[in-house]
This record gives sequence, structure tokens and C-alpha cells, in this order.
Amino acid sequence: MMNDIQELWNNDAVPIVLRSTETSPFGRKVRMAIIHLGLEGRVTLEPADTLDENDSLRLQNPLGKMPCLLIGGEALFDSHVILEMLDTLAGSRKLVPPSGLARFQALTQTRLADGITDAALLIIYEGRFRETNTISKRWLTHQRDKIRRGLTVFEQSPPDPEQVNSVTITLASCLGYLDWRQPINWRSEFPQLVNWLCEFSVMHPFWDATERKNK
Ligand SMILES: N[C@@H](CCC(=O)N[C@@H](CS)C(=O)NCC(=O)O)C(=O)O
Repeated sequence: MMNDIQELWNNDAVPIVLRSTETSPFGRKVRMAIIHLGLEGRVTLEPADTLDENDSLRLQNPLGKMPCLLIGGEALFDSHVILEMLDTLAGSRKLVPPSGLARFQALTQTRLADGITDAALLIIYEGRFRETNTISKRWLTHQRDKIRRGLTVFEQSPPDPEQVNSVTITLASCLGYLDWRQPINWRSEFPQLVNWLCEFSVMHPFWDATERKNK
């Protein structure tokens, strides 16, 4: 399978398309990785509208979620699968340790940062999909508590901001999304993470390059 994918990747006649908006935090993880791994010229970004039932995204990913990477008739998702594939294709194995406890620790930390973003998204969706009078305050608190517990772990033990890997990319993307959507005022509660994001953003040009343009 990987050899097949490598052949497709190397064949310039095969288009490679990333279905994602510039605003998707999960899409941003993938966009940062693409730049970091030097694969930028090979992938075209094609936005998707997750609310449009006629958008082909729903055929490509039955869950109707982005990001989704299209390569030679294959539709690959979710963001973590795409990160691992890009990492393998680039021949670097830089984003996720290849084996051992370090691998599973990194995967767990990555999922923790993803889970914080998921909780933030669920808060946004609560407002988007429900009538105002049916919004559950209990549900919103339930999700905010997840965000706070997750951020507390990273606040106490932040990853090295100089390193670019699945944990740092995912955490940065998560914090960028929290900045935009403000499900909690994370900057007042997690000062170490404020410093962490500041350092990460200065060290890695792909941070600014993947900032959404329609602020
Ligand atoms: N676990 C998925 C989450 C992707 C996700 O939730 N994407 C959001 C946009 S940021 C989405 O497509 N939501 C539409 C929906 O849930 O219907 C990943 O890591 O890619």
C-alpha cells in the first residue's frame, strides 16, 4: 500500500488535493506538516463546506469531516492518518516516533490536544446547530472542563516548542483555534502555554503561513 502511495505521490500527473478550509484546526495541522516536510508544491488546497449536503466531501469522507486527502482515487482521513502518511512519504519519520513507548506517549499527547479541539468544536456546534433556547449550559460546562483539564496537562509539562512533531503541531493548532473561537479565556488561565505558543510561532514560519486569511 505504501509503495502504491509512494508511486502515486511521485507521479506528477496524479493530483493530490487536501479538502480543508483555512479555518479548520485539524486541516491546519496537516497544512503545517506539509510545509515542514517540504511537500508544499505537491498538494492543492480545496476548501469544503461541511454544511453543504451536495459538497463532494461527503462522498470522499462519509463522516463529512475535513481534512480529507485525495490521492489517486484514495480518500484518506482523518488528520492524524494524513500526518502519518505524509511523515512516511517524506521518509523522515519526524512527526511521530516510529516505535516504543515514545510512540504511544506521543500518540496519546496528540490525541489529548485533538480532544481539546474536539471539545471546543462541540461548543461551537452547540451554538450553531441548536435553537438558542435549547442550548445546554450543562453540556457547554462539560466541554469547557475537558478543555481546562487538557490544557492543565500541557501547562504543567509543555512539549519542547523547538521540536516539530505531531504533538507540537496539534497543540499549536488547538491553541490557535481557542484564540479564534474563545470557548474559554485560555490566555488568562494558562500563562505557560501563552509563552509556549509565542515561542513556537516565532520559531516556525509555517505558523504564520497557515494563519487563516479571513480574520
Ligand atoms: N478527528 C478528525 C476531526 C475532524 C473535524 O472534526 N473537522 C471539522 C472541521 S475543523 C469538521 O469537518 N466538522 C464537520 C462535522 O463534524 O460535520 C480529524 O482529526 O481530522
